Amino acid sequence: MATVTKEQARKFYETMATIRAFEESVKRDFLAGEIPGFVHLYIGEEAIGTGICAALRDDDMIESTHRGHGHCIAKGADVNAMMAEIFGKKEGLCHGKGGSMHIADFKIGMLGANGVVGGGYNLATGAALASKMVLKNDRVSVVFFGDGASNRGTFHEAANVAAAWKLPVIFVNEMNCWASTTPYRTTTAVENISDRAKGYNMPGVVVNGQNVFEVYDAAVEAVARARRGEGPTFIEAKTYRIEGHFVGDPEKYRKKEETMQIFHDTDPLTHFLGILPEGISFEQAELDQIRADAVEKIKKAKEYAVSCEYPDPSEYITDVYVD
Ligand SMILES: Cc1ncc(C[n+]2csc(CCOP(=O)(O)OP(=O)(O)O)c2C)c(N)n1
Repeated sequence: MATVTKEQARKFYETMATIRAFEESVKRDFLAGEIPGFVHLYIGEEAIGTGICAALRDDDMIESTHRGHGHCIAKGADVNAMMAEIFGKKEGLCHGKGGSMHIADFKIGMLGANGVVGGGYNLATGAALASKMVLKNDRVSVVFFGDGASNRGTFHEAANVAAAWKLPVIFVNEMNCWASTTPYRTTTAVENISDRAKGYNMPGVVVNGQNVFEVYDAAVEAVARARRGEGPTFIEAKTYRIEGHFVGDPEKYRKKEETMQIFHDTDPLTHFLGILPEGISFEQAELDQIRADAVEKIKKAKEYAVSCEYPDPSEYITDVYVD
């Protein structure tokens, strides 16, 4: 077990609370018609991005998904610039041209969210290849992906190369039981998606994705293995998609009461006190204050985003192609 200090535990909670507040704010504003495009929320899955990114250094890299706000926050993105990006403003991380699904921030190793399901494996594996063969440093790269994405051929190509060449990449499967309207059992024969790791001779571990300490532990081990030059690890984090596939999804394919019961039973924020490692304790009031501070911080981020300008139309192609 990785040792966690009280300060680290507080930081875990703070990150999860920030992600939750961010997502709740985005949901409200999207439904009010203030945000352009399309948004997918990470509510209920916060412990995964938080636990994984906590085990990374600032110069390590992540490849995210269409459900990527939580990964970006956990990797250390500035929430004001993130919110401005989602509002399509020029002060945004990608000057308003990436939006929710193509947000990136290279200075913190956030290589990008990705609207292409299963589009991240080869980018993360390529980044790991560059670390090992070109830059010759010990930077690790992580790719997050869903259960639906795990069925794309791109996974198998990347996993094979990563394992054969012992590349420092970590495959993090967010097994939230749904791929859009499709329950994973109807498309996936294996009991655990991480069982597929055996086929590539890499370790495959299952963790409770609602427990940030368990996720962190698995990540610490995977990162150490990658830095030692021993190659990739597959971490499957069991979770549940609490929100609709996208904001505005009428969710006709499942029962809201069942989802709310699962959220009640597994919410990584409300169950935090019950999973603390031995020797660490918090008062509920301390946690409540962290949540309130996170809400305040995100309220300011939204105000900032609203106050920013849209990019000038003449800039529409700047940064879109490499010069
Ligand atoms: C290559 C490709 N195929 C299909 C889609 C449409 N699509 C967007 S999200 C999604 C479901 C993804 O499910 P999963 O990978 O389990 O991630 P989750 O949404 O559950 O986080 C689909 C099919 C897409 N964006 N890209």
